[in-house]
Amino acid sequence: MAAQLFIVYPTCKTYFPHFDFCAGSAQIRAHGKKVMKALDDALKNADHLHENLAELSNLHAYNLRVDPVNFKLLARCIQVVLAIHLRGEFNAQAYAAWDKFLACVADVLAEKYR
Ligand code: HNI
Repeated sequence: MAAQLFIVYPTCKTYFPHFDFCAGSAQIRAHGKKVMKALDDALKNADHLHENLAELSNLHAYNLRVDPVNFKLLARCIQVVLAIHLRGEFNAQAYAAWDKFLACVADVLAEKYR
């Protein structure tokens, strides 16, 4: 899904000048794993998203300075990849649930910018 982000929205590559962007890049796969693990941890404790994502929120706002619009772009790519892999299982309810969850994550990751 990280690879999808860089293909569909190549400007996102600017945040990763040190990454190898060749097809099947081990670096991108490893990074995608990190992001999905963070989402999995956040989901397991969804009532405490702010506490859970506080460190990542600081990192993205103060250190990495990622424009928050990119969180929405990544969310879109995650949904596409889920739909490709889960096919019929990724039904309207699953889509709505993921959409809501990823919007909440994006809000929390962007809250330090205010
Ligand atoms: Ni993000 C690092 C989680 C969206 C740019 N990011 C991380 C790490 C996690 C993570 C976890 C690893 C932190 C560590 O090693 O301590 N990122 C997330 C999550 C989302 C997200 C959960 C949204 C769902 N990140 C984005 C977006 C961008 C982004 C949209 C830019 C387009 N992230 C980065 C960059 C790094 C990063 C840059 C540092 C990468 C590195 O290894 O140098």
